[in-house]
Amino acid sequence: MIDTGFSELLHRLRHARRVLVVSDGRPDGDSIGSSTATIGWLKRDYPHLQIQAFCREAIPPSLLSLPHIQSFTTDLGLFRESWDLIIMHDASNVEHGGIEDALPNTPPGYTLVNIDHHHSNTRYGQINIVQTDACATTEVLHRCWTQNAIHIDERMASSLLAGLLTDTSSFTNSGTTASSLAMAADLKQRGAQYAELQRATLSRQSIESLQLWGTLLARLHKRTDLNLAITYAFAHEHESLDDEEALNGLSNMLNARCGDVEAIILLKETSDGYIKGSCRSTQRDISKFCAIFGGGGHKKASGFKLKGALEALPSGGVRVREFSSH
Ligand SMILES: [Mn+2]
Repeated sequence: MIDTGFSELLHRLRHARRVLVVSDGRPDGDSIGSSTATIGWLKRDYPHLQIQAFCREAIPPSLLSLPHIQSFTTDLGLFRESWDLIIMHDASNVEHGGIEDALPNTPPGYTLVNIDHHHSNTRYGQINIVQTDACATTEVLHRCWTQNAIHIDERMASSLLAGLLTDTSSFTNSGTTASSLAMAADLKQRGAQYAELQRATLSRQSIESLQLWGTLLARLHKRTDLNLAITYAFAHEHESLDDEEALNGLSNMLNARCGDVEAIILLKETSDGYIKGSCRSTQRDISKFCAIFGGGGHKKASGFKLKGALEALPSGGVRVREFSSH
């Protein structure tokens, strides 16, 4: 099926001069990979365009080898400039993009484009290219480009593969579909750097990250009543690490390997007074559980955020103080 949103985007691109590419505010292989793939496409096929890229957070070191990564800035001043198109990637709403305060400053006349695959996407764009059956935003782009006979070159293929590897946890989680494996084969054939990306984006961990994993693994315990396993990190333990992705990697590893339970939860305290829950399951719809706490996401990978602090219990468990929904 041809995505009518993508046809509309092609139409608008013909008349555009200035394009701002925006990645989800929490940069990962999919949000950044989809953005860099788009940048590569626009630079090649629309050489007249002025292109800038924005991400609210600094790009993690593991993604710095992606093509066009040097186009990114964290400068919110970009939103005071005039744009013809602002193209969001992998953000289920404007807040996830971290631009809710900046976007109202942008001079009117721009078209907001929303390219995503989250079930919780609010269709906030004037153009929405949202395909919730895609395992990654890069799969949405791959479909749009192949259906419209847009050539995917070697560099675009590597960016697309980065998104696929991240969101399927290297083809180990339940997001791994026949179409994602077929897409991976197609990208490899087009020259995507599979082994290099795998090493750079997922496998390599610093000693400090692995030590934190060890601490959290020792805390892992089972909640029989909820049929899940839970572990936690205090703010001082993970915020001193220069590796935002370390705990995500642990969540994904536990989800792939933890037997006996249907789901896993990693609670992460932040020094500004919140607890972030990262939930994964290979077997049940964990987004319903997260919705109880005002959160959401994918059926098999969801999260929530509460105001509060963590308290370790003598029993080996953990509880949340100042428990109220955010
Ligand atoms: Mn994604």
